[in-house]
Amino acid sequence: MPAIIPQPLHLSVPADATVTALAGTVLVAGPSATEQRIALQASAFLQADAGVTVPLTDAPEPGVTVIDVRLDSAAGPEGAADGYEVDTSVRPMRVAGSSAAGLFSAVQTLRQLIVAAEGEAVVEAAQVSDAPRYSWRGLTLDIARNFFPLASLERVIDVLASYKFNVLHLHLTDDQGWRIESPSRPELAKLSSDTSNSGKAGGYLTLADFRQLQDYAAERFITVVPEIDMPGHTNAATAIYGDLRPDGKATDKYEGMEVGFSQLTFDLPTTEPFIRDVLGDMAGITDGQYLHVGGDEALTLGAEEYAKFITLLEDVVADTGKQVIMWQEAASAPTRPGTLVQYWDTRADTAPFVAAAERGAQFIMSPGNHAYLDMHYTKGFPLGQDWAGLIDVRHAYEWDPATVIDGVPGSQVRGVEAAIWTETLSTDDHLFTMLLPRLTAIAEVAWTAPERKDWESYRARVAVAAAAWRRAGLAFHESAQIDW
Ligand code: TNX
Repeated sequence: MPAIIPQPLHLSVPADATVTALAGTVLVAGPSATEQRIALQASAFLQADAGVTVPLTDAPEPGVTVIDVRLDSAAGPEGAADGYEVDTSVRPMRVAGSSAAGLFSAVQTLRQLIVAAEGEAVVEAAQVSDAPRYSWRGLTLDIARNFFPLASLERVIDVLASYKFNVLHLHLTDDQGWRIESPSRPELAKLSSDTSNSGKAGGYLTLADFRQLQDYAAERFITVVPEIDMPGHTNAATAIYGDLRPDGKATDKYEGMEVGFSQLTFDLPTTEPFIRDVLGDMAGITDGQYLHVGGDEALTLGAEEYAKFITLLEDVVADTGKQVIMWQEAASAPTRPGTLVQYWDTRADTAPFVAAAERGAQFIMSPGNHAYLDMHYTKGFPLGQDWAGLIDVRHAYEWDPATVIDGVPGSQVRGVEAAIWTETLSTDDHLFTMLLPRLTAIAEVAWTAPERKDWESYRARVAVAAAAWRRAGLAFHESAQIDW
């Protein structure tokens, strides 16, 4: 069986199947701008992956093998959103999506059907009909503890796209630095981005960087969700603006790895204008529908002041026209029905989540003990932390988002995000060592129907996937659980 990650809903190989040399094939696409654009992307992917030029043409020479790229509302399992089909056993080969996102997914599957055979790139014969289990398949990436520039983020997006993720949630601000230019508060990026957790170089995304990143992501059907963390995790702001502090004095900059000590103060007259400024700035540059406003680990705040903040944050985000996302702690406040809650800390009492679900909240599942990819793989692993436990590949793979929180119905689970926090990670090699292979396990958790998931099958497929990482020069951890 071809090694496709995430495992498709339906995959079969005809009995008389043979492989086809990729060299000499051509792409033909439907007439719409979307079909033409995705076919050109396919051509670029095949060139980069296999070093083979597969041109897009209107008039294929007679006799050449055609790969037909097409929008087709009937593609994929009946009634499924963003479904797609790939059939490389027929002529022309069929690459079809019921939507643009579905068609892009079809292209990712096609890429994984191309393997090297005796030094030549060939297309394996397979029939695939597929659609995602969840519409939200993301990665939370912390660029506040250590900064990662645009080039690194684009490499992450490339990997996300190939495993059919569609959300990149950027944790842009924290105690250790402010990583996004905020036009109404220029001091934040200018004066509070030179620090980092490990004392490595800081940095921030300019507006132009952020726009370029969003465009790069959007071309790959990935939505960027920016997070400005409040009312805790705010030392990068209070280190610049003393007037956000009751004593009027700016805090010291922070380069350590403690959490939960910083806060905004609800009753100061400067607080709401600050929140409106920075969230207004973010809403202004964000193409996607969502703003994440943190809400986690505000450990120095009393419940009452915390709840006032949550209500204010919901109001301010609503005023910008965006939809609000918050970490799970927000569920202890009276959140509104439309609020998206991101679950992370499995040690917490579940009653507030059940209550929030009853009020209509939806959940994004990032349980720390399965989805926190900054956790060690094994005891004593040189990178990362272990407060949520050890997460070797199998542990990242074997869980079901629908049953993570007792009492929250599976129907209120919008999807899944892996998360990677960068206190101990300061280079691309660090980042990818922690992401790969585990990110592909989370991809399958988010995409694949539970009855199609199987550790032994995944374990064999992930070994095949490593060829692409080696080719792209991506670091990965050779976990002892996989026969590489
Ligand atoms: C918990 S996840 C945090 C982060 C840390 C992370 C380290 C969350 C909402 N809070 O601030 O970076 O653990 O694993």
